[in-house]
Amino acid sequence: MRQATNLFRVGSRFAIWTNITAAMFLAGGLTGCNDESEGQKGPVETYVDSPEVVPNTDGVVELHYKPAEVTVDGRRFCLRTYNGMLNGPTIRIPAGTNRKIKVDLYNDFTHSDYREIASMMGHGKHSCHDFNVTNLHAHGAHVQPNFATDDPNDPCEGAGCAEGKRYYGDNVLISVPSGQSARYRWDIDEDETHHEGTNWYHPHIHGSTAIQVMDGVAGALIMEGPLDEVEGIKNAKERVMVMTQVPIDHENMRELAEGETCTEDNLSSLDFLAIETLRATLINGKLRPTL
Ligand SMILES: [Cu+2]
Repeated sequence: MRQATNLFRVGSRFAIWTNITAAMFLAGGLTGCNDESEGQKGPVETYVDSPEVVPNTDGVVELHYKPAEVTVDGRRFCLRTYNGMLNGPTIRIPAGTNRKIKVDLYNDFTHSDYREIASMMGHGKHSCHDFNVTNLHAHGAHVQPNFATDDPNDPCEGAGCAEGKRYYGDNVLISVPSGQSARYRWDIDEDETHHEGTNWYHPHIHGSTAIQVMDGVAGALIMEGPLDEVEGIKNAKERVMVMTQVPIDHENMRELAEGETCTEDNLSSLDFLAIETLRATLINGKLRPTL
């Protein structure tokens, strides 16, 4: 699946644009400017940096794919998220060599979701894909697309391991259904020291990527390296901006009612094709934020 990531230099960093249209519609290509948003000018919210993941005591990044209430423009929505936030947290990889990045992905949903959706472009009303099944892709990382290198010195133990006590690599063909988990290890320096860069991570599950990324299930994956030490970059103020397009104004995007709590059974996005129109662009989950 081809996906588009537009990078914008901001200070010493770049911003990431998760173009979900390109992520979902191979034939559709990029839509470019969004006319519906014309006229919506002026600041609304205050800029915030996305929080960074702090690895657990085993040095493992934990990502929980789960429903969570988020507030955008003062309105409450129930979205699919990573770790309960819009967008997902930033994974930062310090400079180094022979780096092995471990990520445990937990699918905290409890059941499948083959929901009736509002439109399928004439293809019926039910999705044949489970919107709650997920997986993980390290976009931009030069890593193995199958399993991590078989490493007898580091056998994968416990739930979520691949066959033969191996960790998963960057295998977009695996499925992590509701209630299950997967242990990933990205050996990013396996060929040579990985170049620095601003990348992103997101689900890459056939048929369900779009609705998940549409909800903001994506985050920045920052790899540091010698470039960060270049004079002029080193001391620059860094802003990591993840731009997501969550269709908060779409008629099939239901806000939470007063007093209503968010569960996997009352998610806000009723129609994944809402990605085609009325896509507000959020920066780190905020609508037209000011710095
Ligand atoms: Cu990607």
